[in-house]
Amino acid sequence: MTSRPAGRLRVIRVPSASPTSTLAGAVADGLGRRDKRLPCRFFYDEAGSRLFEAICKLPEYYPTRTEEAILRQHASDIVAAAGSGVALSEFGSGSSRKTRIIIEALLERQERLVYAPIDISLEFLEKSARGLVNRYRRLWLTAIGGEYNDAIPHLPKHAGPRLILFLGGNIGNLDRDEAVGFLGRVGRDMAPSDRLLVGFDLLKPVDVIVSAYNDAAGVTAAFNKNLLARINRELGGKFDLDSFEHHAPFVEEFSRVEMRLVSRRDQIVRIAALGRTFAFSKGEPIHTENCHKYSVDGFKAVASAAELDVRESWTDERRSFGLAMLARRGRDTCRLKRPRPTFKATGRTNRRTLIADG
Ligand code: AVJ
Repeated sequence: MTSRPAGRLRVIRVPSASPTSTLAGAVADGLGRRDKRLPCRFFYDEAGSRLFEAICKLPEYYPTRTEEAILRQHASDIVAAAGSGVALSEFGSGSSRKTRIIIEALLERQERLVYAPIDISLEFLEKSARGLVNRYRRLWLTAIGGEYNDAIPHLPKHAGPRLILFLGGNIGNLDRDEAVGFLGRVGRDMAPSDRLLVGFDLLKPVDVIVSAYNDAAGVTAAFNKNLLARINRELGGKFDLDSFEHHAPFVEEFSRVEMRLVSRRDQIVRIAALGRTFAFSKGEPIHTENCHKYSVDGFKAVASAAELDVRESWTDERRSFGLAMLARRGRDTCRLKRPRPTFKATGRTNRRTLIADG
């Protein structure tokens, strides 16, 4: 009774209509501006995905292991809250390492599971997906390579409830309006019984946040600079990586870490595939990523603006990271039934309210 893994794995790529969806388009647009910027989704080629995996293991980088601990502690509650006969999808699945906790909890409750991981890095996605089908014989996979927004209409339909994951604090890459827009679009694709589990990094003392993005080993710096290395590799760029410096300050005003690459000198860089040069003055930044940190109320407000209800939420003992189970706001549940404040801390004794209703 061997089931060929290939029989349980489908890989699709969803095309993007936007001209800035290609690296060349995004670089031409982003470096051509007065305030230079590059979209963070281009971090994740194969080298970048590997560097990100290394970031997740850094002592300073707390979000991954904190979220993983919360998932482990509450896996059975989390999957129970999603209903029975569930199909799983995930935006920004990466290695799907944390997802295994959810997959295993679901496979304890149901005979088979259909999982649709969505990731921008198709090569990395395929590799992780292959690993998963080999590991779990009752798992069927549709791996979707593409951008979040393009992938929404391709989320597999399902007769029963769907559990959609958006973990890792990936929502932090979106500013408030983008987060409301994205969650709203996912919500409008959801049936009333579908659930969206979102992980978000919580505000905490600035030094803790700043260390997580300025690690001593320099892995985050290498991850940031991989953008330039990638432009060199793929577009014949002539960036000298030593002429740029990794900066990742916490910007209070926006409650976010801003990742930047700052030019160490006046320089002109040619990018062959674009047939163009770009001038950088000493101290000039390229803005490469935003990583928003949420307050509990701030997250709740974003969910609410996206017309989603927080059904349950979980955090760790130090309230470092939050997980919220969202449902499409139902007309019937709106005023009549007020859900109990549902918050469980991963502590032994304390049950705290992360998101109190009211
Ligand atoms: C993948 C967006 C959650 O913001 O913490 C890590 C990316 N950037 N270190 C984050 C990241 C620099 C990460 N997310």
